[in-house]
Amino acid sequence: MKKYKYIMMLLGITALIGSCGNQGNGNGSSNGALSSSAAEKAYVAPGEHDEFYAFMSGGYSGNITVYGLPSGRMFKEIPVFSQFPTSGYGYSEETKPMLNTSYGFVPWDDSHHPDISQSKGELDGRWIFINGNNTPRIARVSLSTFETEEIIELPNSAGNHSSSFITENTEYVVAGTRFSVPVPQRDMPINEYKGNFKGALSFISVDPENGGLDLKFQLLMPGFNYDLSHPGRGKSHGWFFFTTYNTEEANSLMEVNSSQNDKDFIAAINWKKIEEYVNNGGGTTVPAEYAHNVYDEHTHTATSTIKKEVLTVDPTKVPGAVFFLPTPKSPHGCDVDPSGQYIIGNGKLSADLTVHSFDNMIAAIEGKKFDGEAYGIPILKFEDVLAGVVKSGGLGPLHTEFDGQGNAYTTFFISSEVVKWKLGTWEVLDRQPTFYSVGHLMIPGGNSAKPFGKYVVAMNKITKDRYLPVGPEMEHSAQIYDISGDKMELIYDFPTHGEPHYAAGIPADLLAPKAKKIYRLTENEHPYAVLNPADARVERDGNVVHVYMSTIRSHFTPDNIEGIKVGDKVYFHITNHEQDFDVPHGFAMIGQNTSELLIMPGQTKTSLWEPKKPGVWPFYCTDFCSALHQEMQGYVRVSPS
Ligand code: CUK
Ligand code: CUA
Repeated sequence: MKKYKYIMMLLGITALIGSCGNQGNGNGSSNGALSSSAAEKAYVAPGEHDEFYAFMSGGYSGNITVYGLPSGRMFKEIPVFSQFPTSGYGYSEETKPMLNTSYGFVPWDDSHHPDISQSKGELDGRWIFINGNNTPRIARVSLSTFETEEIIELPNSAGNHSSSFITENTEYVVAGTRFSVPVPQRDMPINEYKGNFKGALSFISVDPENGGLDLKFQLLMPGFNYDLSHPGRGKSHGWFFFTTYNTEEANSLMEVNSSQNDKDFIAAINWKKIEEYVNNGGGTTVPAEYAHNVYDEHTHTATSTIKKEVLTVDPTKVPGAVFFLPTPKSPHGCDVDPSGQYIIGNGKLSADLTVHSFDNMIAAIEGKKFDGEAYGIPILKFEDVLAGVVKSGGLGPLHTEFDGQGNAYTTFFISSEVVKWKLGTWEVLDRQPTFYSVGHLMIPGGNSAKPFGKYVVAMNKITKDRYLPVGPEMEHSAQIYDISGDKMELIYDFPTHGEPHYAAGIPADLLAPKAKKIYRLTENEHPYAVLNPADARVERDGNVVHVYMSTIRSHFTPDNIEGIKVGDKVYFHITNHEQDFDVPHGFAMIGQNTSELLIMPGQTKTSLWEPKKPGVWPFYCTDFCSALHQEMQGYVRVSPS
């Protein structure tokens, strides 16, 4: 019961901070108002480009938003797990299969953690991965086209939260499971959870050539909650670390139940060992349904396949592959420093940060210094693996990033601040308030072997008074701090979209030159493409009508279509013949219950229209594309069936 009171106290403190604003800050103002010299650091003049890209997860918007740093300007929203009427993603016939799952069409998710592909532990800027939390999925987005190219569903997972973090050469994108569930899923009493539910950790291999995803194996762990994870790097490459909570295996997580244990675990997983075991024929293939959806840049079309089985691994069958590191107070974030030596577990009900040492962990494993086991998995002694404790003076630590200069930065949700501290000495060097109640933070490359420690972005959960009020619901707020000096300096804040949890940043130099500008019409392999306007036509097959349409400033061909009947299924396949950067055309049909299409130069996109009423119905281009944009229109004549 004491524990329960403690939690209520923490919640009380949250409320206090939320309602009263923040304690003072280094800028001599109670609300973080800036001096003009600080503001200049975030200023990017018109026509100038930002130094960094920041890819922010969209949380319950299901997508990724792209911002510039330090300006905080938003460049794009990349649709991933959610239908997006702006471009027709998830509405066009070509992209609908991207949102297929074993549950059918699921046009939404909750995306938390983007991670950029790496080579030798450094950002290589080829792809960005992100998790779908709710209907467990992992997506791969191209950082050349900025389009979602692949989505793989994860069977046996539930609440795909500790994802999508990648190993140092992008060998795997790894996904956890917040909920343990019956594996395989079956009808059983919920209160028989303990000992019967499992946590499936997924290792999805990434094809080094084209990024292709393959669910290589799932490790079936004890029925805890697997919250966050990070790969080892450098000396700890080959390992993966997951925070856990609810090691009590309570089926109801009222705090009294799930926080009885003073310490939960960080699970240390030697994935190289398990990979070897699997490559030698180890593991058990079990039935499991999951979708694998792939978008092809040349056909501009996605296909969805339902897979039927998955390889599972029982950790007790691979000796020396999995260990538990006791970690206090329901740890949330699980972060590994750039050298791979320190593993930081932030007990979210604590003030102190626990730092484990990889070397100590290996020594304890080699010395077989175990402190019992859980379901056959050895538990190491806390004192044996501990490297140090950061006496932060804050409350509610969540996540840590690194600047590559030997410093770490940790967010504190309850005390609403970012604390800078030194790796190795564990001393606190600086602290700055956030507005308000920060979740994750991001330094470009800050979870790689080579961070670019110039800025840190704090992503806050509560916005309150930061912007003009827009009713009860405010967008979340992010804050940029310059961290190039000894002290962090707040230089800008800006609203974000959805609920960014984590973000991934990368220097513009690494990405901008590779960004694709145009799809070549000559490379268009869409089966319904019209490569020559002379081939534009209407074809009927029973009650299915295919309109092969081409478009270029400022007309559609054909633009007068007759012979359509109520009850027909009319597919408009529209090929954009422009070959200039950034000249899309749109297509919208009256009464269409999907969305408009946005067709980029060289692309073909398809919209299905099912006419309901006889008449002569207009369509038009939705994107202001030329002085004669308002002339881009046409009619479809619909006769009774
Ligand atoms: S979680 Cu959101 S603040 Cu999903 Cu990474 Cu910690
Ligand atoms: Cu094409 Cu407006």
